[in-house]
Amino acid sequence: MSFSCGIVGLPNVGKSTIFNCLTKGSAEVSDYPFCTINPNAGAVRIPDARMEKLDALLKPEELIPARVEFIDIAGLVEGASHGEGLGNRFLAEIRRVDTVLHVVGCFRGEEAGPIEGMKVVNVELALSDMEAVERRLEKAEQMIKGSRGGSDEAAASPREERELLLKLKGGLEKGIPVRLQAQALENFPPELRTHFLTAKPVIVAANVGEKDIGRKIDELEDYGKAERVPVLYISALLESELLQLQCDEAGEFRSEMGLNESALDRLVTASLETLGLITFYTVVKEKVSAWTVRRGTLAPQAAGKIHSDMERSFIKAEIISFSDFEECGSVKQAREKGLVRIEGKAYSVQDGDIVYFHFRP
Ligand SMILES: Nc1nc2c(ncn2[C@@H]2O[C@H](COP(=O)(O)OP(=O)(O)OP(=O)(O)O)[C@@H](O)[C@H]2O)c(=O)[nH]1
Ligand SMILES: [Mg+2]
Repeated sequence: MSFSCGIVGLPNVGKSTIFNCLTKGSAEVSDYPFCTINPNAGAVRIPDARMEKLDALLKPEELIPARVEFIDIAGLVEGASHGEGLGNRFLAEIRRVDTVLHVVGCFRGEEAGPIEGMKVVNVELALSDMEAVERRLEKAEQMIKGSRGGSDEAAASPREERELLLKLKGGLEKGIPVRLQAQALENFPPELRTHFLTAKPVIVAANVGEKDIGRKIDELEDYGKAERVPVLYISALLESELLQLQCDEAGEFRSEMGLNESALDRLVTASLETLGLITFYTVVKEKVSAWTVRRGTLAPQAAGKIHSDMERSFIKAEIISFSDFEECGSVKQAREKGLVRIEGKAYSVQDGDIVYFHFRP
């Protein structure tokens, strides 16, 4: 799986409806709160225009796109961090996802301001993180005490952790999510990004009424700027209706509405961007595959995404940029034109690269 996305928000805002649009799924949708109790999960292929071009050019026997998993989580209410509603279960589900889609209901026209609703959710996530910070602080304190009399070096790490945790706690108390603090902190350990709920990249999805498609909501735009998160406008009901139509009919309808991309397309683009992921491709025998890695990943680690042995015994990579490949139409042509580069261990894989790894068998 390339990445997972947890759908969160207050009860009854249309999370399951959006989940169904994204996964063409059939999660239960209903007008009473807490309709969803157990999370719904569904994996879908990442829409990728380059993959379609590779398919048309190479006509491979097998095409293996990158995939994203969506998890539709129970609605959250005030007090969730202390077990209200489906509190703790809900929070555990969020801990395991890579990115959060925060759904705000704007389609009834009677909702309290969208920001108020988002704050309820954000406060619960922050409270849960504060408890997690406290627990880690206790551990760090114990380690510092335990190493008393030992070398200073051994104590350096828990001391550093304590300092970092105290900063995070102070920030959370002021309402600053770990995500924004981590951006400002140098050497923020990557494992803490997955540990804290407010450390995860967020995308806001405003679930708007059909009539409001194409209209932005000022409050949400301001929120997006302040929190540095993308804001997408989705009409879950309209998207569900479009799913019922034939492909070309839906396409026509979309362009009439000025909705050139589906909710899935828009969400995937925003997620890849916020997660800093790029896509590279492999063409091996009759199989074309897409892989996602963090921007800046070096060739051996990219090979490791395919198989850990390939990372260990990496020798070199042959690279063709996507635009060169598109022009040539085949690996053979690209080779003849001298457009295949040989790169070593220090090469950082670029978005769209077509890569052939050499490794010791
Ligand atoms: N008019 C309109 N109704 C919608 C839209 N999205 C969802 N609904 C309705 O709102 C109700 C709640 O939708 P759900 O998708 O079940 O909401 P949820 O957030 O998953 O709710 P819980 O699981 O209970 O937290 C359902 O009756 C939906 O049909 C929309 O875009 N427009
Ligand atoms: Mg639901």
